[in-house]
Amino acid sequence: MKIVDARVIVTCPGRNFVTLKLVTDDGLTGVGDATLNGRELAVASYLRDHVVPALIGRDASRIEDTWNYLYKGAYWRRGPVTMTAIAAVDTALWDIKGKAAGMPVYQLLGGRSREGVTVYGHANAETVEGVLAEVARYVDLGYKAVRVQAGVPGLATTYGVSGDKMFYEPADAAVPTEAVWSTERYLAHTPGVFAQVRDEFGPNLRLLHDVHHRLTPIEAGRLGKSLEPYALTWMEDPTPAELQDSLRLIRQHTTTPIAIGEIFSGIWDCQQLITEQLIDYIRATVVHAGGITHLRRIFDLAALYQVRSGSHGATDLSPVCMSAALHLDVAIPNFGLQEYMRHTAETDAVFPHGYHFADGYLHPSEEPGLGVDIDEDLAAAFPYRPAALPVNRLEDGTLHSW
Ligand code: CS2
Ligand code: MG
Repeated sequence: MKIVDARVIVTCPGRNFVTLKLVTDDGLTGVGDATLNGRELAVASYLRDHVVPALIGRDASRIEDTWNYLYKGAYWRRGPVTMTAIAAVDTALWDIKGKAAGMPVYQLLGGRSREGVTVYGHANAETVEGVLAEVARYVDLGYKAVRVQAGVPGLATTYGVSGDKMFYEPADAAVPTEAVWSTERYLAHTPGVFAQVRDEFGPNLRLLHDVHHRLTPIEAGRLGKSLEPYALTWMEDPTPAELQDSLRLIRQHTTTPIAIGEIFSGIWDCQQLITEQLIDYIRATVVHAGGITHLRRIFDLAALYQVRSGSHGATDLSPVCMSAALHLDVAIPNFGLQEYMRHTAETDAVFPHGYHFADGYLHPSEEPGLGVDIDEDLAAAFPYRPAALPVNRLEDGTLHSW
């Protein structure tokens, strides 16, 4: 089964997506998400100029060999662009493998370990009153877990709070927009938000919060301790994790569970976090952490240390990535939660897929392969649009994590 064609499709149905489509000599096709928010064209070029020429003629059934061919063969290993490109090839090959076997990919990963994939949605608003209304809306939609993000008094904008309540797209301008951030205001305000949410919704609704890399370890320890009375399922990205030792400091001060990993591109970014049990959920994804093959390795390592999955699932991860994620989510023994930010109708039209939401769960497609495709004619109607993620500056102008 030889690869005879490989197309890199860039489209922008409301936001930019990069998709790799492989075609074999017996007519099977496979798709892989290659979207890296704000750096899409870097991955598109990596694939078109450096990967696709080496793929034509290769045996599509050799997933593991192709993964190592692209990882070791690049010489320059790791990093988000390289690992997103490898992820796209890997995901497309698993799609083809499932179609060739006549089975949904989760069957090739060991079959079901659960009936459905528990997901969480994003309740966000400027005011606490608005947040309470949004949490109620997600509960009414059937969600069993809800992420809560609130505006901070005195700050014009903050991560995770948007005017559009269902479709949050932070990459809002060709050149990064600049927001003002105040850690002091945030730390003073956030515990009160969760006190009111927990008071309104009781002890059983699973609540999460995304700190989005903006605190130092000791500030994160303070936040985690202040949130303990509200029993969060997780505090996400509490501090930048390039220095994995940082998480020891947070662990010394709080029992609030920690989730990290959406910006990780491989097992080496989280090996210490997992083996020292410095985190409780690993948020690495199919699209950014080397595809199904590598993400399965990360989850298997995590299972040895009682760390569960909690994969990223924002709108900048396409329905191709979500489809692939669900096949892993439903099969692995240490599944935790799956993020599920819904895509717009335009995006869903470009990426017809078989997964569906019901009663707080996402259910993967039962079709052979991943159960997703890209409508290339429709995709062509949405040309690429330059879009960059914002940056934060402190009130004194110092550049800060967004
Ligand atoms: C966020 C993302 O969903 C999340 O947990 O961290 O919205 C993130 O900001 C975007 O994916 C960045 O492109
Ligand atoms: Mg996040």
